[in-house]
Amino acid sequence: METILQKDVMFDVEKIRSDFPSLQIKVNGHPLIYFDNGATTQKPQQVIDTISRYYSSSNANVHRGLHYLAEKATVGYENARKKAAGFINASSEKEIVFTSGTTAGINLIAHGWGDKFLKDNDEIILTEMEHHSNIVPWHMLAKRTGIHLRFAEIDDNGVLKIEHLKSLISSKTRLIVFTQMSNVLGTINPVKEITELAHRQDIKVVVDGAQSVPNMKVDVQDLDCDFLTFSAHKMVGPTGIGVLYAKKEILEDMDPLMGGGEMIETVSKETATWAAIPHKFEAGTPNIAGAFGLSAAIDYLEKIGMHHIYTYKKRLTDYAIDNMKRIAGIKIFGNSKERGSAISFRLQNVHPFDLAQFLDQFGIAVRAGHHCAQPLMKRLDVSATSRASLYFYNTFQEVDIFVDKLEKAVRFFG
Ligand code: 7TS
Repeated sequence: METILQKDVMFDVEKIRSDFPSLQIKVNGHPLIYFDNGATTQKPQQVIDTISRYYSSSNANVHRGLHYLAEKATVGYENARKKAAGFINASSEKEIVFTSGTTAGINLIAHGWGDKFLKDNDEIILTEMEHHSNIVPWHMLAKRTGIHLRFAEIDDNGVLKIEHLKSLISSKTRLIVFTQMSNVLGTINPVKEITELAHRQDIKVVVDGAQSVPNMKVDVQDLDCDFLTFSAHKMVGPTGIGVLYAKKEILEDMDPLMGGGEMIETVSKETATWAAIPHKFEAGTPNIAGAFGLSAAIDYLEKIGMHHIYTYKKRLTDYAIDNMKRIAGIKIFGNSKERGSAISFRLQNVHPFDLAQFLDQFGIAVRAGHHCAQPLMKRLDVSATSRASLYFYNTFQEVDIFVDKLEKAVRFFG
């Protein structure tokens, strides 16, 4: 049993694993080793049961009924919003907009804020390590408005070059958008430092928290970022729900992206007025079951403690990297001191797709491809990498098996 002793707190990985039914399955006769957590995480029974209970005893539409079930559904939905606000330390639940995930959150910012406040020749700074979700909506905004995108470079360790980012800032810069944790390199970016830099020049900051929020304590008031987005499914919650956080005054100024039921105050034949935030951004019937599930996921993570999750994963990731480095011909991409648990690598003479299939024979799930980060692949001068991404339910023993199979792959592919 792997445990991490830290002061008086014990983190019992085996006990945690027993909460996850999918971690018990066998793949090709082997116990599943799930190392594709950057894509999505597995779900504990507590989250599965909460969603099931919602449908069996609380199902109704929210905000529109005066009956027992409608009230129950609405209270649960709004409590989930309060819980999400607490989880990232937002100053009010009004700053929490439910979306379908990180991608939807970023698109909402690009439309609701970008279309309204940006104009021809304004500039947005991104980084070379962004996920397509944090590039393409800005390309689309550029096409609509004539703004320009600038990309801050990374160094050969996969660390953002802050000096280069600073050199891109000009009187035309209106927004800096970047990931807090790279899904390919693991790099953790200095959000506070970049935010301070931006705010000195009245530039707003969008943080893509898809990889960071599931893995470390994120405090939006401390970071002082203007926007943050994340997805429930990467933090033991269900698919189809996520959060867009933005400061209250920003949300109030932003336009909604979708019109429809739930997001209005009044509608006439001629016009309509919007509901107050956050509801003006939630047109139509929302993902109510998803909100219940997200709430249960936050409970689950908070019970363990984000600090413990981060510490355990750091040890596990360091252990994995130390052992992987011993394999002849391996190249690991990203060597940031501050890093999460996405480990991208290539084995000499083995294509990442072939390796993923090879590992699957032994029940090991890794990702292979460009990881929705083609500009980063270009910077790294590869078309694809293999990626192992660990979570708090993975074990040191799983890492040993993984490294052993990588060595086997080196011999097999010769
Ligand atoms: N931003 C980052 C940094 C991500 O890693 C991802 C998903 C997204 C945004 C999009 O999140 P979604 O929930 O809206 O899809 N990343 C990955 C990945 O690394 N492999 O599959 C999905």
